[in-house]
Amino acid sequence: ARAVHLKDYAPYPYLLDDVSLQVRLDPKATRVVSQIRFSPNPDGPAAGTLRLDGEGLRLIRATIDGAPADVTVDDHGLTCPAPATAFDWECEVEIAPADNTALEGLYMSNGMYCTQCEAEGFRKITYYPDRPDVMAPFSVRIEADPATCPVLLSNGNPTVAGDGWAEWQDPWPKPAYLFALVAGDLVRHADSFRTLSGREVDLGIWVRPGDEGKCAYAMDALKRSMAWDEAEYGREYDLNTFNIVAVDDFNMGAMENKGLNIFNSKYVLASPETATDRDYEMIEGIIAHEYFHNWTGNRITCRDWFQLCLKEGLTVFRDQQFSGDQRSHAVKRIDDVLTLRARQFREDNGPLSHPVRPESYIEINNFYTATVYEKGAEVIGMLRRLVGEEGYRAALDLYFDRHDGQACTIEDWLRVFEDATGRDLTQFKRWYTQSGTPRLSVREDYTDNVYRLHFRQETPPTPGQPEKGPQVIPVALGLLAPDGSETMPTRVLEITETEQSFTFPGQETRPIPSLLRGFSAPVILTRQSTAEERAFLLAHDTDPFNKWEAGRTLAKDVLSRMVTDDAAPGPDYLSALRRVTQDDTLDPAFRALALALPSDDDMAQTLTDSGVTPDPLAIWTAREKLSLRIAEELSAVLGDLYDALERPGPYSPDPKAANARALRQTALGLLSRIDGGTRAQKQFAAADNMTDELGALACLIRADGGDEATATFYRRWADDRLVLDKWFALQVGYAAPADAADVAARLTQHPAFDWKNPNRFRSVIGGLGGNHAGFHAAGGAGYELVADWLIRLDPVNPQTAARMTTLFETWHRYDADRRDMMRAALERIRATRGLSRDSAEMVGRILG
Ligand code: DPP
Ligand code: ZN
Repeated sequence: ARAVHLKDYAPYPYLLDDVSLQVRLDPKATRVVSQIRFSPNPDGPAAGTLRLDGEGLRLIRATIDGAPADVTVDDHGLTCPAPATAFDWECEVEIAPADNTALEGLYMSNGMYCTQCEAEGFRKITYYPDRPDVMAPFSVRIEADPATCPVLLSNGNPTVAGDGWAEWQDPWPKPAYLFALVAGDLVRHADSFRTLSGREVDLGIWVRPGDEGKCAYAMDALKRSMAWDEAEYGREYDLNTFNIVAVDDFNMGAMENKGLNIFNSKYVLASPETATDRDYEMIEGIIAHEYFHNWTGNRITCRDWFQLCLKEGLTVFRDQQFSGDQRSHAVKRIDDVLTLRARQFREDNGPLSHPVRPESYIEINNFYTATVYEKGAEVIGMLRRLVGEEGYRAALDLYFDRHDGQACTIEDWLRVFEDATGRDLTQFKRWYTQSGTPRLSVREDYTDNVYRLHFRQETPPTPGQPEKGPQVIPVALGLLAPDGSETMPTRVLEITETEQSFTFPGQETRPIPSLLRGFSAPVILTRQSTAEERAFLLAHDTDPFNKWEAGRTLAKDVLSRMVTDDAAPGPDYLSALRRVTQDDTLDPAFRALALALPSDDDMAQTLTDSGVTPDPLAIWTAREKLSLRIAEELSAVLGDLYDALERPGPYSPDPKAANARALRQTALGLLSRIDGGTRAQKQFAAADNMTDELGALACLIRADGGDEATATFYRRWADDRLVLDKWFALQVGYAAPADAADVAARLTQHPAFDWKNPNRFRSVIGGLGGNHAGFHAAGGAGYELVADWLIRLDPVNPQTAARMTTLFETWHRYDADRRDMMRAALERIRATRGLSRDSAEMVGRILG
């Protein structure tokens, strides 16, 4: 397969004035008729040849201005001579949605028809210039058997409908990746929203009969998102109708199709009995994310797929702002940084490292990555910090004004900031073009009341990029006095050079710096520091992120020394932890985060960074020991908290109640290591909500496998797909290292292991990959099992299989035995006959 390069971009030779689709649905023989008005693109290359993308289509007929077109069909589309003036194209194809297991294009899920077109799925529905810079208004007519498909949905506004057919019109020109169609037996949870300018919008969440009682929270989140985008960005919704459909079989989280978002049901359906606090939070964030795409993605879209971060980085940044406003900014920031480090730093430290705006790809589906999304969002956060809140707002206003209706680039994006604020962003652009996580080290000195910070930045080589230039790094800094008071509130230092110093005169005593407040740049900061100083910051820092970070760094130091020197945890850490746990002025969710230890994977990377080859079992053992030690040391405090945080009355997903449960659950996790599981048993038996039930089950599984509770839970929830996903994932995730591969193998034999469902597959196989010590257990059974299943899934669903090859992306960290076994597993995947382009690209890049 050939790579596509950013530098080869050329506009399409034609404009599409109008697109009309007629879709006659049938599981094995759906007919799609497309009528497209083409006219020459004055800004494109010479017209005269029509090239349309198309895959897996049976061409029935094609005409130009009513006369048969002279088409040549190949594996990727068709070519035919066409007028250099305006013309009408009409074509009919046949497809078989029931055979579409890849879940890309038009497919079926539990008897319902649905689509997923981003990035390049529309070419599996009809012949079309399937590229984001080709935008057109669509009208769609759907026909289907009214007995099985009474509900027929597409983008835009409904126009006319009858028995077995419906028509939709989307007035806003859009690229084909935003096309959507749904047909099935669905029920609607209805509501409405009045926009800023007073228009009424009909809102609908469409689900399978029986699920209608699980839509209220998603609807509420949608209305809050709509109001927030008006208030914060001045963005109003622009159609009469906004629909969301929940689908059980879905490769991703959700999709922002214009006026018809399609969601993985996991991110829509919630009831107190079936969804955890974490699920509610994810639903809120993803509903917001997809809704926000209406402006950042749909009204202004991407010129080509290299610009993916233009819509994704910005929309993630927006959904993070929204969630912070709805909940707690401090806790949200810590969560986001945890995710960034767990996924993006991991990616950036290995063979899959790539820039936020990549320069080439073989399969674009492989670039929906943590780097494009999460680092893309961080880059926008830095921009906002550099130009200030007002500059950011001015730049965004200009962006929407200038580019509405266009397909844009990162250059366009940066230019609005330059024009709105007068700032030169030439060097800043490196954040988009250079891959790798910058290392920022800092030294300091203090003489004659003058305090100095000396920074040095360096970005290690990454695939295809042996050398990097210095980047613009905003470092938010505060200074504290030894008595714990803040002597300098936060200010932002702008580092632009490889080495750069900053001077702070007039310091009566040597200050303690609080560096990189709020995690103001996605870098790895190193600074020599003592445990006393970290404990000091954990106690006194006014910046909540850095307060947490101080505890985090302490925990990592303690764990590292336990792994490498078998050292016992020191008193600084334990007493600092006790103070935070007891501090009722702190948000319970913050305290829960402070008590949570770094993950095994995080520790493996931390050790690797300090030149130690990580031993997964040793890391796991140290973490278990430290957890036990914390439980023993804080048992009284935790026991009191556990009792005090019990809230009488019915469950509510509101943030305050959820934050209290987060701390209560953390306390339970520690206490059940010393109380023989009595609290967890009791909580499991009494739980009236999934947060408490699942939290208790996790403790029971970790303690001794929890066979009885696991069986009870299964009997209770055997009919609920989303809850069963949790049941599968928990058993694998909490299995002891030596058992994890066996547990996963056994669960793949379970009658409910529907491996073609991506959520279920990810629960078990992804769950094993997420159990660090289990996946990497000596002998390599974990590697073998994952490779077996990826080989099996690849021909059925290449996109999901390829995504999960990233479980192997860290092979370079480990000892020679493990490296050899992981490489052998990858080679075995690579050698599979007929391996998809998706997986072939991933495995090739991982192997290097
Ligand atoms: N564009 C989707 C999202 O990130 C993923 N395909 O919302
Ligand atoms: Zn998105």
